[in-house]
Amino acid sequence: DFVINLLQHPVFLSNEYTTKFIDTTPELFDFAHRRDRATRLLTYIADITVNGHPETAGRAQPPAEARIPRAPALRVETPPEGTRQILDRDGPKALADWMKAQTRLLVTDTTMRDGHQSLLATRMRSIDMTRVAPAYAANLPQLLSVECWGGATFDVAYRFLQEDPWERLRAIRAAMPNLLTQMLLRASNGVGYTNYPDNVVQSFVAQAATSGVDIFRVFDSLNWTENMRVAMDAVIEAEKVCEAAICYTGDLLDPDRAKYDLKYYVAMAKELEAAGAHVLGLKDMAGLLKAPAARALFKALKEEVGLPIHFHTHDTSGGAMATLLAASEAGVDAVDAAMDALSGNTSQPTLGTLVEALARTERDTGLDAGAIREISNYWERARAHYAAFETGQQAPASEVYLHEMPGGQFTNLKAQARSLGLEERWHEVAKTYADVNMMFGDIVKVTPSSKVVGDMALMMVAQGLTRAQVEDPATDVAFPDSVIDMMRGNLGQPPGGWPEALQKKILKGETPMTDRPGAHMAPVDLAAAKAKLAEDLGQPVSDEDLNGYLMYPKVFTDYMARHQTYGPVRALPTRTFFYGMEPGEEISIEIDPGKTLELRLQAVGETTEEGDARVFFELNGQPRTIRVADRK
Ligand code: BTN
Ligand code: 3PY
Ligand code: ZN
Repeated sequence: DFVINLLQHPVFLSNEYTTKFIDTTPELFDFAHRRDRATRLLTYIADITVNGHPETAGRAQPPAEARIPRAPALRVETPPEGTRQILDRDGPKALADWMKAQTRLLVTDTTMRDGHQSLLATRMRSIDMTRVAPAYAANLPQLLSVECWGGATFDVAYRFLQEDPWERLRAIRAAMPNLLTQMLLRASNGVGYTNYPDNVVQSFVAQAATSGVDIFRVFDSLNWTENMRVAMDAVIEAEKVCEAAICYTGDLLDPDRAKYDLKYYVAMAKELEAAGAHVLGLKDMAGLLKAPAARALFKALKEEVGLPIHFHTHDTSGGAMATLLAASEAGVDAVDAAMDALSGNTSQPTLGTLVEALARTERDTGLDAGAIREISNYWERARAHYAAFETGQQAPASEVYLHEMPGGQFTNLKAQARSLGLEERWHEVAKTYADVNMMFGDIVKVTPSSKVVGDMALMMVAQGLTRAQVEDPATDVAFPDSVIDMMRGNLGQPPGGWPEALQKKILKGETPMTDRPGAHMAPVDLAAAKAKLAEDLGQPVSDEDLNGYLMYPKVFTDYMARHQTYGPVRALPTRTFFYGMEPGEEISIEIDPGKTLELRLQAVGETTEEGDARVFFELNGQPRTIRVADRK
């Protein structure tokens, strides 16, 4: 019963169930409005020191000796010109032509987006990225791009890291003036889990372009081109690079999975080309494309489409390097890889290894293997501070070809299974996930469709339901809301449509929609929404804030409330953010460029009868005492 109640609880269904925030005690914020930033930060540090951080409680800790990582030395004073200058000077079409004209294999570094999204639950903080960004610009100017934004990083920044994702984007952009920045955009689902009104998607894209995104990788979670056009057109309008991506699923060489055959991919590629894409993305989010299939697929795509092709995969199976090399031989123009220390398993294949493999061949990437090693060493030290978010995944596994879970979902679903007491039954969850996919008609599984399949699979395992029972019209099944929503047509249409009998059972006679969900949504009055938000918050709001709010209203306003209380916690060292300080410890906090607080924790006092702990600091040489509620 408990499990079933939890599964039907709206918080669980909205995927926010891991959130165990101070949201439950909003009165905590009321007292703090007018305090200065230093006091707010001391309040945060005092609170975390006394009470711990809710996200790291009970999790593995970083080694005591782990230090703040130092970025590698810059090999040149001014970053040499790179791909960014081609785009800025000559526009996206010229950049695409340039990509096609290169003999070398072009490389995108995904460490700052998919790398940590797939290995560390997306918890990498901006400070750890911006510190190393100048080394990318100076030492790896041959990179095609750096994927550093979008996907799950957007809401996780507000929700768990107490950071403004737009500020991260601007900081990275400024630190890498010669490299293209890249984001992952879920087309009409924006950076969320559901369809947004067209003008919200348009506004978001325009803002992202203004704040610093150069390449937009746009995909639809059901590969429905129709639902990609609004986002694609907005990117084209902004004169940024529109990389429209096909999601790869199934097994190209398996005649039993003929729905996703060569003809299917070529046809979709042509649709995207006709829709105005500058670059064709092939997004293998689960890492299912095997080397022989890659050879056939990229050969056909290169023959049939005129666009440069950019390949993204995950190394969940351990086979991704073979696939990259096959893709390279078949003439793919660009590929994604992650810095060694954040590569492998559910993340991207290993950047340094790729570079070494192609060195002194026709497709030599031109990247400096030594510079990669130095930057990877930085990431290795940075990663040590995120021990709490390691998933414990020990080895690659061919089981991915059974379940087909995206790299970004795999560890997440595993954690959900654990929280439902199903950890020991993980392989059953994996098998059920595969059954659900077939029951839904063999669909593309990627955010948000992958979440729907995961919800259904967990529900079936928890309740002991088989596929036959779910499909049997005589067996009563309480479907998760996300499943009902998808069958209504709210995520769009899969190739061949939804299985009719099951859809009928789920919708209980309701008529599903078969056209674009966005066509049914009224535009948001952006000016009015902005005015209302400013009034609710009691302060002016920027267009970035407005666009964050439109994606995630509650996540955004909760973030703003905590910001009132705790100030710019993004400036804290990662260990301090997650664990507070030890008595005697000293840290520096750069709250503005050039404005640094020197802070020492002197001692933590006894907790008073009223339940307050007093925490004694020295701030820039002056004693400061902060009282916080001891909630332990
Ligand atoms: C608490 O009240 O639970 C602890 C106070 C500190 C909470 C901080 S605010 C930023 C970060 N995100 C969270 O959800 N909790 C911490
Ligand atoms: C995302 O949408 O966040 C993804 O990484 C999909 O692969
Ligand atoms: Zn990915």
